[in-house]
Amino acid sequence: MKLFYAAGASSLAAHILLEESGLPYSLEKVNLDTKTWSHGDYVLINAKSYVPALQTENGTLLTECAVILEYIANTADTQGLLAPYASSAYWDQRMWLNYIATELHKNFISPVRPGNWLPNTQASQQLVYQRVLPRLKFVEHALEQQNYLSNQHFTAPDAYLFVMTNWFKRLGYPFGELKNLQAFDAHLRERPAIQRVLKQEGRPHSLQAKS
Ligand SMILES: N[C@@H](CCC(=O)N[C@@H](CS)C(=O)NCC(=O)O)C(=O)O
Repeated sequence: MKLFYAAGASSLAAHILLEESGLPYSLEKVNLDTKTWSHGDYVLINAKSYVPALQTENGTLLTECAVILEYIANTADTQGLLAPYASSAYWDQRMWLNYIATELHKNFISPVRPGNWLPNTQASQQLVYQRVLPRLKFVEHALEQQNYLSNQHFTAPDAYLFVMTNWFKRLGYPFGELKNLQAFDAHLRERPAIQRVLKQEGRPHSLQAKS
């Protein structure tokens, strides 16, 4: 499998899950400013022009972070990264993947910046904060009795949620009353796979982007 990624972007979730899964994979870095990768025009690979994209073993290109996470988890089905299809735990995890994709991920994106980028002005940061805070409060409540989103062990939605807490921190938002989310973020940073991935990706692309 080949993951097209940009440092610190939502592709980080797929990178983490690949690393946690023990599956063999390779990485292709995408320059989101120029929409290029080591072999030229990235739009020829992914017409949506964003990351993540995952090329599977048989050459199929998957896009949409939640779908890619489900694919990785299913391919590594012995690792317990997603509950068996149609079990109640599966539906619970599927709801989390969708919730993070639509209620959190998209609301972290600046409405006043071209492309799918995090906010970079004080006004847009404030707007994004107002949008994500109530949604994060819902997650905060869910983490009251447990360290992870589903059951008591790490599953695919946790990798995605970690990207959200990572962005929350990067944007300098105060965790304040979101104590469980703060603990979740700290706890996940202790995972060796996550440490390896953060080290490998390095400085987030959005901190390098200009507009
Ligand atoms: N709907 C997509 C959104 C992916 C997305 O927003 N990717 C961002 C990085 S977090 C991106 O590549 N933005 C660059 C751009 O659109 O120009 C998904 O769920 O995977």
